[in-house]
Amino acid sequence: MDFSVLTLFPEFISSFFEHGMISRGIEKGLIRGHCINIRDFSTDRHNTVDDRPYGGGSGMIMKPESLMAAILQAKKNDPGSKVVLMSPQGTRFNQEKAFELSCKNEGLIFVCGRYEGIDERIYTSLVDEEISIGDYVMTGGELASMVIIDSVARLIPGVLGSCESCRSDSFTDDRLEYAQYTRPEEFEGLNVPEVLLSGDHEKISLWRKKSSLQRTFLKRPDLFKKNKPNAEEKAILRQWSQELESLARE
Ligand code: 4G3
Repeated sequence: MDFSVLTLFPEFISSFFEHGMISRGIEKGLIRGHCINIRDFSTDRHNTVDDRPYGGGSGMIMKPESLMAAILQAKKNDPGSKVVLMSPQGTRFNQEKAFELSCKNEGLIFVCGRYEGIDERIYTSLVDEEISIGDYVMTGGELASMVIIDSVARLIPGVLGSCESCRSDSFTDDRLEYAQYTRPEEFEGLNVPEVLLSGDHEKISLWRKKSSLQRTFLKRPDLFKKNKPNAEEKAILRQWSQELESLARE
């Protein structure tokens, strides 16, 4: 999958492509990362990329000409790619959207605005989708595009070690991930739950389902509204409720 980022700060993005699992995925040939400097497409001798807003007001607006030229270049490089504009006004990004972007696209072209925004006429014909990573404003779309690339790239088969680890991810099926432990067996007076040392895979699987439900109930009860507990989950919740009741009676 191809990820292209149109930005005024290409080094900010290229350093991201050069680290961790993303760089490993690039080495394996599973993903490609490209940075396009929007300033390279300005045509005046001062390399201007922004201008004052018509109608007055504070701040600067990204000029449409260089932005359009950069988008057209990126589309020419990757004809199958979808153009995504990062903006606080976009539809909200989540894990479901990450899955969708990772399996439905040959590539993604991210347009990162700076200043107070971009000229409205860019949205009309050149942008396929406007996405926001949350209800807050940043000085540019770069961090938002990296958030999306990171969460989409790790879902591409082979980018992470195994696919097992993303199937149990938090938010997949609207549940949080179960509690995890590694060595040592005792740490600061706290022990690893006995069942995880037992080697009984059926019991371990059940314990993990319970842990996942408990954490979801305590930290993100809203997730049950979207995806109601199924019969097996209800049985586990009832069992937990009985455990709590007998503890309260002691
Ligand atoms: C305004 C994205 C600001 C318009 C971008 C770009 C937050 C997000 C910007 C525009 C951003 C977000 C740049 N801030 N919540 N700032 O995803 O097109």
